[in-house]
Amino acid sequence: MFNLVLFGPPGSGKGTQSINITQSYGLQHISTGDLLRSEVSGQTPLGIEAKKYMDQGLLVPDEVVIGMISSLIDQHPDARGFNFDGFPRTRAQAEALDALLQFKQTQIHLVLSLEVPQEELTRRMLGRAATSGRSDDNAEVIARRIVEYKEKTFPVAQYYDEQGKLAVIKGDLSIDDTFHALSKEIDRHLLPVS
Ligand code: B4P
Repeated sequence: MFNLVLFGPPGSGKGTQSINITQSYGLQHISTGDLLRSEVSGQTPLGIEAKKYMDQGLLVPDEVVIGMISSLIDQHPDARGFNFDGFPRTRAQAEALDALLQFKQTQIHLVLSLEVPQEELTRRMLGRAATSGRSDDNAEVIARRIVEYKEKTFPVAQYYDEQGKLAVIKGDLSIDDTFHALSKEIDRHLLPVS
């Protein structure tokens, strides 16, 4: 099994790159952002609760997200591995993920952190806002998301760095060049575990 976390600030391209990574490496894609948006559009109780946070550019509470991930991992007992996209976003989520994977006698093997300058993040998210129908469609919410990232999510990189699992990748290249850089790093790590 090979378990990968795609990490980075909002708008860094985690969802974009996950499409290629998931196809190329046969991993099961788990995007908490996609899951939450689907709960919101289905107007489920979880979605109604999550929307209050997402509309403000805030992270959804840990217990909500961890519960979702736990049941999704259980739904894919035969997966070759998981590509976690946008999760974990807090240290509590990272610790919960480690515990869930340990229970299944596996672990996170690699964390790829996409590094993109803040002006480029804002430019991309404002660009996406025009067509996405997402709640992060204005400068105020986008700025709030970046603050939330710096305060709560960025420390998760250190958590994985201390475990020797973190690789930082330049995310402001073209989509193809970024994928090439990510693949090189994945290939380097896949060989020893396959
Ligand atoms: P997410 O859905 O995870 O989305 P994201 O961080 O905004 O974007 P991503 O990095 O995937 O960027 P994308 O590929 O779209 O989160 C949404 C919300 O859900 C959060 O605010 C939070 O409220 C909630 N949430 C999710 N997970 C949570 C968790 N674990 N805990 C708590 N709350 C959680 O790319 C952005 C744009 O850039 C696109 O338009 C794309 O086309 C463009 N782009 C991508 N790569 C490019 C490149 N190389 N060059 C030029 N443009 C590029």
